[in-house]
Order: sequence, then C-alpha cells, then structure tokens
Amino acid sequence: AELAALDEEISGCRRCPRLVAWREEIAATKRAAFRDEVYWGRPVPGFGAPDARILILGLAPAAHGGNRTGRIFTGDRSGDVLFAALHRAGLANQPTSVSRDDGLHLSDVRIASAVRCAPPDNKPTPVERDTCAPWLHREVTLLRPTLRVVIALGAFAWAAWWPTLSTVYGVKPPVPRPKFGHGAVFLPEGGPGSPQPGPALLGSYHVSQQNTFTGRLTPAMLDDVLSQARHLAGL
Ligand code: DU
Ligand code: SF4
Repeated sequence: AELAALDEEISGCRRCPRLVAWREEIAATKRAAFRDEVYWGRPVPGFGAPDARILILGLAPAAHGGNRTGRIFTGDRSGDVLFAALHRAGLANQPTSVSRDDGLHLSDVRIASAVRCAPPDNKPTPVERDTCAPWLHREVTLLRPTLRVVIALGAFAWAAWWPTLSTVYGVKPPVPRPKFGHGAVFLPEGGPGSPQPGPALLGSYHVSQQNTFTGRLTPAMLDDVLSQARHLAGL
C-alpha cells in the first residue's frame, strides 16, 4: 500500500522542467503507429512485487514505451527482451508486456528506472539525475526488508546505485567506485563478523536494441545474469 502511494506520488512529479516538457510533447505528437493511443506522458513509477528480492534498475522510460504505456519497459523493444528473459527465469508469468492491463505479474522482482521521465536522446542531465534520485531512495527504503540484489542495466544505473547505497543503507561506497561491466558484482562489506549491510550489485549490459540487435547482449547472457541474481538472492 505504501509502495502504491509512492507510485502515485511519483506519477505527479514535475520537478524537471526540461523533462516535463519533453514527456508531454512526445505524448502530444506521438509516433504514427500509436496515433490512436492516449500516451501516459508522465513519470513512470516502478512495477512488480512489493516484496521483491531483486530490483532491476534501468536508465529512464522510453519515449514511446513506458512514456506511452505508463509501465516501465512496457511496449518497447527493450521490454520485449527483458520480460522474455524474466519469463524464462520463472520470474514473470508471461513473456510479453504490452500495456498496463495485460495481466503481467512479476514474482520476487521489481523494476524501476534511475530517472522516471523519458529524456531527449535517452540522456538525462546530471542535475536531472540528482533531482530524481530521492524517488529511488524512497522506493528502495520500502523494498529494503526483502531486497537482496540490484541488477544495474548499464553504466548509468550502476552509477545511480552508489548514492542510494549510501542514503538508504548508510554504506559508504568504495573510492574509487567499482567499475561497471557486464557480469561485474559488488558485495558491500560489513565489519568483521557482521552481515552484508546492503544488497549485492550486479552489472548487465542494458537491454536496449543497440546492444541486443548487435549481439553485444545475447539472450543467453541475460539468462546468466538472472540466474546469478537468483542465486545471490537465495531464490
Ligand atoms: O494490485 P496489486 O497487487 O497492488 O498489484 C499492482 C501491480 O503490481 C499489478 O499490476 C501487478 C503487479 N504485481 C506484480 O507484478 N507482482 C506482485 O508480486 C504484486 C503485484
Ligand atoms: Fe520528477 Fe524524476 Fe520526472 Fe524529474 S525525472 S520530473 S524528478 S519524476
């Protein structure tokens, strides 16, 4: 219930003037193929299990994907790849994700983006990144009781995790920061004999077409990441 209230609050956010203008312009002009649809045109909240052990963190909603459907990774090529993989891993009840009322249900997984509004060229500014960060902090605070693993899709999400780790868990990230890479893992350390103070961070190439069409990220590679995440999450 608290998570649903947070989702509502996020959906009404207008803190970034450039992104508010952009998301609404896309929603008004549309892509020809979707001309009969009413675009969401607002911030896109997280989606999935409120008791998630795994959080999948993306960059930002796609202009004609999440910004159209109102659900993260829903209705775009990145989502096609991601949800198919989640279904193969037994974490989603269906392999496809087309609209907010398509019956998709995730188990043990929540998906969110580091920036909640679709940005021009998929590139938020540093100020926009920092302005949006508190929403992620609040979401992770609510997920904290069950959260064990964060999968960062791409270097932007990987970098967005450090302030969250420090704000929500009080864990100072190492200096220099561990480098993003596909398959990179960071396990925060407690003092001697104390338990791990925060979730494991797992890096994966982003599921964007740029990576999946070129074979930089294959379905098998994504299956391996999800299998490792399941293992780290104790699933
Ligand atoms: O109605 P609800 O149980 O609060 O779920 C809201 C929303 O989240 C619904 O679209 C299903 C999804 N969801 C999920 O994917 N996995 C869960 O474990 C619980 C809810
Ligand atoms: Fe608000 Fe984040 Fe959208 Fe900026 S990007 S308007 S902070 S939801």
